[in-house]
Amino acid sequence: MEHLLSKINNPSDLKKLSANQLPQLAKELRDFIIDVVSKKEGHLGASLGVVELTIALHYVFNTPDDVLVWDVGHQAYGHKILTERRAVFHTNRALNGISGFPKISESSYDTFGVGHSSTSISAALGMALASQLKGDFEKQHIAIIGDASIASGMAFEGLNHAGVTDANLLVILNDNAIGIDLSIGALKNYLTAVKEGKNPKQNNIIKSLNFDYSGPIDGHDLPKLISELERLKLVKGPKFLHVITTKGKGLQLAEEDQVKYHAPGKFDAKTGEIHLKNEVDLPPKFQDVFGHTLVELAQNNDKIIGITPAMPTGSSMKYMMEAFPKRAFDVGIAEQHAVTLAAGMATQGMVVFCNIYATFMQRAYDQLIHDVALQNLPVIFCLDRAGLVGEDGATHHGVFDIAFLNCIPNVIIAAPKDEIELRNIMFTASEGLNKPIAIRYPRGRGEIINWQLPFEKIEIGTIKELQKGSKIAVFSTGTIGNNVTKALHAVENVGVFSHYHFPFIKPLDEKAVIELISVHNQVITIEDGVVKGGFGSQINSISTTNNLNKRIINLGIPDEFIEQGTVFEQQQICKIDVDSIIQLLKKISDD
Ligand SMILES: Cc1ncc(C[n+]2csc(CCOP(=O)(O)OP(=O)(O)O)c2C)c(N)n1
Repeated sequence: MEHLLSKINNPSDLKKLSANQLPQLAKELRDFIIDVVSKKEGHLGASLGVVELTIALHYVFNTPDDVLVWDVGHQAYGHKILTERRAVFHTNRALNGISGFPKISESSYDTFGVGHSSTSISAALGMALASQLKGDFEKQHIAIIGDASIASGMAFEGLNHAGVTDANLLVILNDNAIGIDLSIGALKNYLTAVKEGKNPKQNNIIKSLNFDYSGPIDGHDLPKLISELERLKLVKGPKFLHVITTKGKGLQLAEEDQVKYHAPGKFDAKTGEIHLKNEVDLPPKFQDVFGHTLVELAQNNDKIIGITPAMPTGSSMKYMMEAFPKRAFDVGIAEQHAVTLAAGMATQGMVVFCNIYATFMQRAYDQLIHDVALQNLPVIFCLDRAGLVGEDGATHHGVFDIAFLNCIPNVIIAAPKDEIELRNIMFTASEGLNKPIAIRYPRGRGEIINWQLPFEKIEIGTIKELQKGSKIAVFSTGTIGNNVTKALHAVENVGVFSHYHFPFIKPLDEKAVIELISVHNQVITIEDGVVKGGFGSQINSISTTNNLNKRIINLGIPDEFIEQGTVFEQQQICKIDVDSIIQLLKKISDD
């Protein structure tokens, strides 16, 4: 049989196919995604689920003049492949390759940059209103959003606004009843009822928001999708199409274990079997140190609560959910709600561990300031995936948190260097600090195998001397300090260098910092966060305010967005990898 996908570079090639060739194309596209992702890794299940929808959208609409806005964007692999990126798809998520998410600078078909969820309706509505103002009534504006993402506050805000406009907006709900973990909430229950035909049409929540609602339809049925999209093209004003799909469609194991196959790592393209990594004798992932430690603490304190906004597996909050189902809450993709919910619980004396990836904490900034810090509520935030995160790239780095937390009164900022310190800071916080605390730790594994030691309290604001020298002091915070330790092992002149680890970025013991700066000739600060406004900048400010007049070099993330690659490559770009630190130490000790 003639291979179709290899002849399609863009949607105009796709439009040359007859409708009855499209199921074959869907199979080829699915096989292509499976083949590449099985070797190169990446998000799998979500893209497999929207293969037919992707083909139908590009077949019916006149992209890129008509705009498709994919929510989150991890499901847009098929879209990328059909829009001039098939040949480079093997570079997905790699350094200098294509991004794992739609990105305006990458292609005119990527109409809006995504990565964080629930933005598509607002963005597409903005485009639709702009078209109207420009007098363009032909252009179609389409947001494709999942059932987990549509339950987020921002998506509701977009729907609420769209419903009082006559904007030419089509919202497509890709309903597969799963986010990364199972979708939760009353809206999900409602959508399931609609799917099962249990909900009377006159009570339709979307219709009551003034949308022209249609569906639910089978999102794997190409003829149905195409005829419905053709019809909707002619309907004026805000429209909503409810599409039912299966995450992982076409790869049996991925359909059966949708959580694991969200991003399965390398696997056998034919059978779907995941290539098992040898994980025996490896140090734990930080997320698991968090998850298991929380359960241990909760066993001895029935006031302890866990909250996660839609990341029970990724954050390992699932252990708390299994052990104490009544005291652990997955609130869906709702970071703002998670933070204020935690604040509410804290007012009632609960000890709340609210686990949010550092990058997603950005969503809840006002809640953090207004609901938590201003009232000095002792919520314990655990910021997972802090620092550079690798292949997810610029949308997902947790590099802004130190800077955006530094300026908020009352908040303690902690950055443990290893698993044991993370445990002990969690323990210390659970004992009561009378203030909010944010504990940041990175993606991936630590370096200590025997980490489950008895808890020890750690003094807030303490500074740890790891090495004492006479001339140059390195101040590090968090796990990036391990790069410093390795670099210091590799340089000679051992007596020259001091190394101080700051488990706390805030509060800083100013007296101690002044003393340390004063007894050295030079200071290097290093953090895996942005230099501007970060840890180093606080050290600079102490130095200048006190006229210490010492040279300080600040290492960290420069004032630019760091694109996808491995964490190691990203550290090299920022010059915070072990070798770059060695080069710097050698250079300044020779000066
Ligand atoms: C603000 C924000 N919080 C959390 C995430 C992490 N996240 C990525 S995908 C996803 C689930 C999305 O599920 P859904 O909207 O149903 O889309 P589908 O995967 O089914 O396409 C989550 C929680 C995110 N990208 N953005």
